[in-house]
Amino acid sequence: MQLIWRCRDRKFDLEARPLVMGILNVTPDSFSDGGRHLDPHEAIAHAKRMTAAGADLIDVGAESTRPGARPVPAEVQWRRLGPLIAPLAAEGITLSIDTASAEVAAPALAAGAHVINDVTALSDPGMSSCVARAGAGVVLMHMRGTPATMQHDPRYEDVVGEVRGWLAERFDRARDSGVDAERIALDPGIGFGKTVAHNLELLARLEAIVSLGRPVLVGVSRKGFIGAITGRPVDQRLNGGIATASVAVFLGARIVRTHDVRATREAVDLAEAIRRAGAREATLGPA
Ligand code: HH2
Repeated sequence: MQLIWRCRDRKFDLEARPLVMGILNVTPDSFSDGGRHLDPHEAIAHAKRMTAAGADLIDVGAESTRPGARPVPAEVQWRRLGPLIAPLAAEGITLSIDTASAEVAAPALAAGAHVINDVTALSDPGMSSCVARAGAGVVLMHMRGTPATMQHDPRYEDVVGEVRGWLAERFDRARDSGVDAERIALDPGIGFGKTVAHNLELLARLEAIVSLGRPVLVGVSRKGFIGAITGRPVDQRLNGGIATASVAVFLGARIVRTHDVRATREAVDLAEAIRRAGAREATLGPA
C-alpha cells in the first residue's frame, strides 16, 4: 500500500518509511533554541547539518508558538526567513515553512519552499488559495485557542474524538478550497491547548487520527509534557523525546518534527522496523 504526500515537485511515499522533519527556528524566543540560529549563515549551516544527520525536510519558523507567545508581524517573519529560502532550496533541501500567514507563505513558496506547516490549519483566508496555487504540501495542525491563551485551563470531554473531528472538518474544508487531498498531512498539535493528560491520551490513541487516512505528523521534541514526566529541563529532554517519537511512529505517525535529528532518525527507524515486523505477523495470522 502507498501513502503519498505530494509537496510541489516532491513525492514522498510515507508507507515506505517515516520522515524526520528537522526544526530550524530563526526566532529570538523559541522555547528551546531561541536566538541560536538568527544569523543566516549559521541557520543555513544548521539546516545542512540536520540534513546530513538524516532529516528528510527542514521546517523553518520565524514565529515562536510557545505558550504565551504573541503573533509576529508578517514583515518581521519574512525579514528572518527571506534570506534562507533560496539558498536552502538550491542545496536540494525540502523546505517547510512554519507560518500561519499567507503574506509569508506566498513569497516563501515563490522562493522555492515546498510545504506550509500551518499551526492554525488554514485560518488565514488567503492561505488555502496560496497553498493550492503552488501545489505545496500542507500540515493542518489542531490547536485550541491561540498560543497567547491556549494553556489557560484547556478542557475537552473527549480529547481524541474532538481533535479527530476538528481535523476531519479542516481536511474537508481544505479540499473544498482547492487543496488536493494528497498534499495534506494532519497533526494533533501536541502541547497546543492541551494538558499533560490530553497529550498522553492523544499519543496513546494516535490510531484514531491515523485512521483519517492522511499522513500524521507529531511534534513532541523537548516539549513541556516530557519535562513534566521526566522532571528534566528543556535542554535535557532528548531521551524523553526520542522515546515518545518512537512510540508515535510505532502507532502510525509518519512524520516526526524534531530538534534532535540524528537520535530521532535512529530511534524512529527502529520503531518502524518493529512496526513492520508486527504487520507481517498480522498478515500471516497465527501459526
Ligand atoms: N510545535 C511547535 C511549532 N510548530 N508545528 C507542527 N505541525 N506541530 C507541532 O507540534 C509544532 C509545530 C513548537 O515547537 P518549537 O518550534 O520548537 O518552538 P517555538 O514554537 O517556541 O518556536
